[in-house]
Parts: sequence; C-alpha cells; structure tokens
Amino acid sequence: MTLVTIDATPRPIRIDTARTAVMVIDMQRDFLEPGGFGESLGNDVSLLAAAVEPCRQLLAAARKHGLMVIHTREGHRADLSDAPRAKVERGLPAQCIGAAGPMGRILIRGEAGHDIIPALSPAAGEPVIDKPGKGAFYATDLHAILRNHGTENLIVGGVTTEVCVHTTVREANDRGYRCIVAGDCCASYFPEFHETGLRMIAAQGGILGWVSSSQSVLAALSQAPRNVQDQQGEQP
Ligand code: TIU
Repeated sequence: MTLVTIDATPRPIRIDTARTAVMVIDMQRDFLEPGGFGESLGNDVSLLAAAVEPCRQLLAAARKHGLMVIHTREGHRADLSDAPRAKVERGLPAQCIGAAGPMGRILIRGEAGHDIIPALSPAAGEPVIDKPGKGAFYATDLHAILRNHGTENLIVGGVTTEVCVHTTVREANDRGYRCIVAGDCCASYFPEFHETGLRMIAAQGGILGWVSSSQSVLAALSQAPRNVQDQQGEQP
C-alpha cells in the first residue's frame, strides 16, 4: 500500500496507488487527426492536441510508479453489427461510421483511424478496452478487470471531456469508483463544454468526483517510491 495525496477540487484526495488505475479515454487518430470521425462531425480536431503532452506525462508517471494503466478506444465491428442504427444514421452518408476515409473506414476496429495516436501508444501488457459506446463500462469487461485488480480509484484523462470522459466518469461513479479527472489531460471540440464539464464533476462537493491536473498527480506520485522493476532496470 502506498498512500499519496493529490491536490484536487473540491478538496484534496488521499489514494492508495496500488488500488488506482490511470485511464486514458479514446486518444485515437479518429478523434485527434484530420480525416477521422471527429472531423466528419464538423469539428476542428486541432483543439484536442492540448491534451496529448499532459497525457504522455501522466502515462509516464503511472508506469514509473507502477500504477495500472488502461486505454480505451471507441469503435465498431467491420460489419457494423454492434453499431446502433440510431448512432450510424446521424452522420452524413459519405462520412458516417463505416464510411471510407483517409485513415480507413471511420470508427471501425482494425482501421488506421481507430488506433491510439503514436505519442500515447499502449505499453505491453496494458489493457485496451474496445467499446462500442461513449461510456467505457457499457458492453465491455472493464468493471471485471478493475474489480479483479482491486481497483478503487480512477485517474482519468482523454477525449472528449463532455462526451466519452463524462459518460465513463458517470458510469464509474455509479459503480463505486472514486474518479479523479486530470483536467488538462482532457479536451473538447468545444472549449466551453470542456470547462463546464470539469466544473460539473467537482460541483456540489464533488457530485461525480474530483478534478485535478497532470502536474498535481505527478507531484503526488513523486511522494511514492518508484516501482521495483523500474528501479532494477536503472543504471547505478
Ligand atoms: N464527438 C465527441 O465529442 N466525442 C465522441 O464521439 N466520442 C468520444 O468522446 N470519445
């Protein structure tokens, strides 16, 4: 057990790092790069770039200190059998889920656009949750993986703040997890939704969780010993 205190809103939170997972939500080419799902919806995808470096630092710190790391990807089967018609029909026919784009078929598993951006590639052994919905618990084995690992707390980043991050935090909150959202690790195509989305989490005494930052998480983890494998691999 390693207890650390993370500075957060509405108040600092003390967590056991052994019972905490870092979750990076949907940092996929389809959302962050031109020619993917995000752009097909009419969005300026460059607005999401701000979250990449904070996520990279959060992942590096989590790995250094031995926290569980989980990645998610939103996407569908190639035959669209798991894609609700109500979701698919919302896009223009030439740009809807499953349509051919410059990064392959939009939001389809196995296509280039579905990949996590290279800067945040999963490391060997880190679970990648493929999810058909906005929330990472819906129709996935995430809850089982977290329970089997003894996880009680989630440090969350990713895109977009008010869609997949919010849905996942709400699902996690109702399943009993403490959610600490690293605000600068999240981003939205709508800066005002990002700001309000974060405020909604921490309002009312933390109705959905806590809001912190990558630097506050890094500062807290630096109180903790580094993981044993990391120390063994280091030169004297
Ligand atoms: N459109 C939008 O803001 N988000 C999504 O469709 N998915 C995620 O947030 N991952």
